[in-house]
Amino acid sequence: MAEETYKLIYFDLKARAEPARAMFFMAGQKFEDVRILFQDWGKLKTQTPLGFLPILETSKGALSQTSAINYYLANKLGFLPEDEYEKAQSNSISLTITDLGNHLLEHILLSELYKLRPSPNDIEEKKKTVREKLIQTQSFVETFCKNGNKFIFGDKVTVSDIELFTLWTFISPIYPLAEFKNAWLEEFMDNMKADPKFAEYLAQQSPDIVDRLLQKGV
Ligand SMILES: N[C@@H](CCC(=O)N[C@@H](CS)C(=O)NCC(=O)O)C(=O)O
Repeated sequence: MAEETYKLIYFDLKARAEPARAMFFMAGQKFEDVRILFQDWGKLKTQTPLGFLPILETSKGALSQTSAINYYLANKLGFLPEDEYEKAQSNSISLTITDLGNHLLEHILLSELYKLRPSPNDIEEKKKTVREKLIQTQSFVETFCKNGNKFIFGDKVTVSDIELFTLWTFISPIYPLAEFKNAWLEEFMDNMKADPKFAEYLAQQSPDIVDRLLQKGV
């Protein structure tokens, strides 16, 4: 049977597509990394099933929704926990991380970090809500990680670890804004950076639009 082929379509952003890219790299699986330019998006948007990206095109068909894409790849490439109940927990973590990302984008990232919107009048209130959400999500994920384990479901990196690491890296510039720090999370992030394959993946990452925007201090 012919080997399945993969084309990941997104923007020149780590954001929602980076866990998929990390899994491809770590599994040594070839894929096409298509990065749509914002100026071309207007005409392409109408050709997508839901009007947003990422989309994963496979030889079986196209998949939309980040969590579904990540689950499919995790299953194919060996980044799911073994146990059925843990697989469901992994999905629960994935959706929670997506919710957090959306919440942060809407309430703080767009106005306070990327300056793409004016800062709202109730920004202090928003920062408080964001901080509570960060603490809630982190505590929720931490409950899955049993004492002494390096990663969420044991000593092997799974898709949940990659999703958590990726989101936290993406939002880390807001730590001073949200005054958030957590010992478990810091240790988890260090464990991820110390994993040889994940470290190899981090070393070959190149800056995206957000990295360039933040370096310029825009
Ligand atoms: N629920 C979707 C949301 C995807 C989404 O909002 N994608 C953004 C980029 S991060 C997008 O395509 N924005 C362009 C647009 O909405 O026109 C998912 O989780 O994949």
